[in-house]
Amino acid sequence: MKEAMQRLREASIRAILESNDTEDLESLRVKYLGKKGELTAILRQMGKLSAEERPAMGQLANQLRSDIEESIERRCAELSEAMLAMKLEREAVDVTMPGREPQLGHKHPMYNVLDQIKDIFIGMGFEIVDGPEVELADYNFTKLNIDEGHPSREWTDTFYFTEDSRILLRTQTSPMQIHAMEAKELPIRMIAPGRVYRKDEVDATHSPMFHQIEGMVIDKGVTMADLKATLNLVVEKIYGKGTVTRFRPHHFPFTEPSCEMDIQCHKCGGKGCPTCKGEGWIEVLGAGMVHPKVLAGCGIDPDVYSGWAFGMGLERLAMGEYKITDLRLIFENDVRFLEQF
Ligand code: 2NL
Repeated sequence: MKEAMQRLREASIRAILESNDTEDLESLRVKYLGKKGELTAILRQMGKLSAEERPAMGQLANQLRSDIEESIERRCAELSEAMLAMKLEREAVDVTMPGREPQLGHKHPMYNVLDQIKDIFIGMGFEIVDGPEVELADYNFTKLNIDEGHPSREWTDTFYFTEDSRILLRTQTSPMQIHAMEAKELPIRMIAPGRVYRKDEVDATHSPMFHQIEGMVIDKGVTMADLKATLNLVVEKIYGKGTVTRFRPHHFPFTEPSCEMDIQCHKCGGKGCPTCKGEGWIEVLGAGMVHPKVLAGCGIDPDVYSGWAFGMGLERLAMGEYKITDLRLIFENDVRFLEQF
């Protein structure tokens, strides 16, 4: 019996030391110490021993049980430690490795120009107003004194949503000023930048979607002198101090009188060159005094209040500023183009 226990001791200790995971260890525990295990089988033989032999054998058996248990515990601790070390090794993150550089985009050239203009007007106390691109014909045309027969109302020129020509994609940002005059308290100093839509075929100078910025001031005693002084200041901020301007008479249905503003070509100083197409002047925007009918239509008494307004296309400004020769480049979003700004 003593020999059997010695064999069990050697075999079990070896098996425990050779085991490679905690599940193996658990089956070894069952194999050696379980109810149907090898030690139990040996202990069953105790009955055959004499009363004198029994206590010593019992003590040996208990010692063997606790030794096997202890080896299992120790191996189990070793294995979990090794597994933890392996896991740590495998999942380690080397924080000193160079990271993957994120691909950053950047501001579109159109928005450089827009933000520059916004800053100029914010500096003069103007409010920036945003609004819907889907509009009522009332706000896009009628309230702007654009009569029923006007060519810009044609289905060939404007995107309509409804057969009755009542709902459309705005063709200019002016509806925003109408909304402002109807809703805001006076005085008003605002600019409305945004997308506008016209049924134009795409080419180097046309796109069915483009950007405009319009501005308006309504107060008591506002005159054409305020219009000229303010726009001269804006143009000096965009094109540099001392930029020469001229105001030519023009016609818009929503302003009276109306004008267009040119700047003297900054390239040739007015002599005529490719930049100004030999003209010496570059057209920048349209403007005028808000038509009394437009004011009255928005519930503003034209005998008490007056105002000036302007509108300009942003693409043309960006193309001039960045020497872009084809409008399509602005909307294609080819990174090789955009990266240049
Ligand atoms: C241009 C000319 C202009 C306005 C827009 C305006 C708006 C209201 C009342 C009066 Cl609600 N005027 N806007 C005035 C004059 C010219 O735009 O060439 N735009 C690209």
